Amino acid sequence: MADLILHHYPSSPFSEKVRVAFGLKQLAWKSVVIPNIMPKPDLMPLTGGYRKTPVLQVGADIYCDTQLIMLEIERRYPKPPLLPVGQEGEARALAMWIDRTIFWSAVGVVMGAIGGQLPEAFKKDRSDFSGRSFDADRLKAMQPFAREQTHAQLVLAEQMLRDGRPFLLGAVPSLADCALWNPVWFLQVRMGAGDTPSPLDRCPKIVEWSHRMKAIGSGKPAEMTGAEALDVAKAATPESAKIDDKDPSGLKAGQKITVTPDDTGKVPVTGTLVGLSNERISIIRSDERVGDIVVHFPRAGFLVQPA
Ligand SMILES: N[C@@H](CCC(=O)N[C@@H](CS)C(=O)NCC(=O)O)C(=O)O
Repeated sequence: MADLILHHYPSSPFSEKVRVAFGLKQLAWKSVVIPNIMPKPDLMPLTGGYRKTPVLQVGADIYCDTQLIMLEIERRYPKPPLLPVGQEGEARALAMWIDRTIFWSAVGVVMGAIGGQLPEAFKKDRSDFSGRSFDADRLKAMQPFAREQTHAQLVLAEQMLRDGRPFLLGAVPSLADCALWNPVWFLQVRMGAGDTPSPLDRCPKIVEWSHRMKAIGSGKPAEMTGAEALDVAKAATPESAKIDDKDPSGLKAGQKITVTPDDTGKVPVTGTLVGLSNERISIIRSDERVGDIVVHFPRAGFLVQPA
């Protein structure tokens, strides 16, 4: 089977969500470390403009957004499952809530604490990325509010663990745990054991759970360079994708479209529609460095428009 190649950087919390899934499934994978700000010259030929972290590559197929990356890992390596039988919807809904709500509150907490120490290039990049000026003084002033908001959300997960279950959906870890690990890990590694209060201070069950999550590890990574990953893509042929003709969007195979995230890093990717389901939308594009490449996105959270 073709290698799983993760384009990521060590301090990226959304990447940690995927790395812990590799740990759960004890998978071997290739690790390509990308810059944490633009430009990302070895990533753009693969994604066609999508700039967020992480990105999963398998040959000439590129999977954007952890929502889809996790489903793709599950499809290729179903055991042990990230989506427990009968609880697939619960696991995905919890992950969506955590990714879209808790994560951003936790960013407010961390950036309020360390924003002033970050390089100007990072602040400028994140202003472009989010469409809002990165103002370290404002973030610092708002930090107590962000902390309360994060706690008010985390407490719901804390409540789930109060009956003594080891993981959010029961006896074994699932996608929901990988998703919660993202902001919890971020708070733990970036806030450290310093003097600044953390929203986790009042969540003892989550802290206990975090020790179990940490023990899962990250599977078996092996380093790969960006150039090697581009060579892999060039030598491979994209897998065939399927179009659901009854999709209510009315989108048709062969149509030229753009796909754009609806929240941050809103860079449109242009290509020809080759795959469509409830879950994903796939476009083929050609790049002079890598040849034909198929880029896959989740449906939720992405805007699709005629090119
Ligand atoms: N919805 C995306 C969010 C990914 C995201 O926001 N990642 C952060 C890093 S953890 C990012 O892309 N930051 C800007 C960058 O790395 O250039 C996903 O689930 O993958």
